[in-house]
Amino acid sequence: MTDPTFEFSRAITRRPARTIANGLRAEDIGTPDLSQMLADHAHYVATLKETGAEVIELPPLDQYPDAVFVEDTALCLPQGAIMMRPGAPTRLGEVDEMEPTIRDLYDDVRRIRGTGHIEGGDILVTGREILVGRSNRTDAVGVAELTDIVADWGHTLREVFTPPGVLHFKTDCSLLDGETILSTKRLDASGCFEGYRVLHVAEGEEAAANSIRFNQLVLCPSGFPRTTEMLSKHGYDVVEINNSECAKLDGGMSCLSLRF
Ligand code: CIR
Repeated sequence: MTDPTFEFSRAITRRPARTIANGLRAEDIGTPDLSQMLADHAHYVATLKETGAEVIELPPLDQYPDAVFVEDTALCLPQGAIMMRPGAPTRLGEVDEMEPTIRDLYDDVRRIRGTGHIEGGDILVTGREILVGRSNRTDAVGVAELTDIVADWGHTLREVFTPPGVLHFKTDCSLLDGETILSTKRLDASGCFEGYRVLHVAEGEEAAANSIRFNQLVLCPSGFPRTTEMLSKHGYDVVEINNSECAKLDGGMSCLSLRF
């Protein structure tokens, strides 16, 4: 039997657009270099494929510089998919661009239709529940609507909180298997992972928390040697991907794909 929390047969990605320099960022730490980002993105896609999964590669969208961060547009569950409603106004249109692809793949597609907002980066699906971090992008109304939708499919949703100043809940954590979470100490300190096995990223390597378990591999941003060594010691097969350019736009490993 497959474990839907980390065993995936498909992923969706979208190539970075030439307008990428206009992407949102909390702080300006430099302009992302498109050719480097394209090379990193190609490595990311190749790594997903190396696990045996099919990767649906969508074309760039020049009118939506942040559209490469496809994770924020949908939540893909075994029973169906839900189109999100991003809290960033410039990203709302990305959902309509993604919907036809999702409809081709799922029979049951729902949509956050109310006044609330929710972005996929704030959602962590574990083996026992769906954790959603309220953030500057995800509000109580959006969480309430998602709670009702996933309840129809037998899922329990628990609302938690993304630390202040952190873009998304999953900026600070990722799932290594149904019961094991890789987290920053600051997020774990909130108590949201009680009952789970939690591995902490090394002090000063907080950006390594946005990694993904994808089939047999853990994709980590490169440059965080103490965290990758710790993961290897725990038996995880780690692949490092350069993330320097996406990091300038507050993006990381999870944002770059929808996995199901
Ligand atoms: C944004 O601010 O929306 C993008 N520049 C980065 C989105 C990253 N997405 C994610 O963590 N799921």
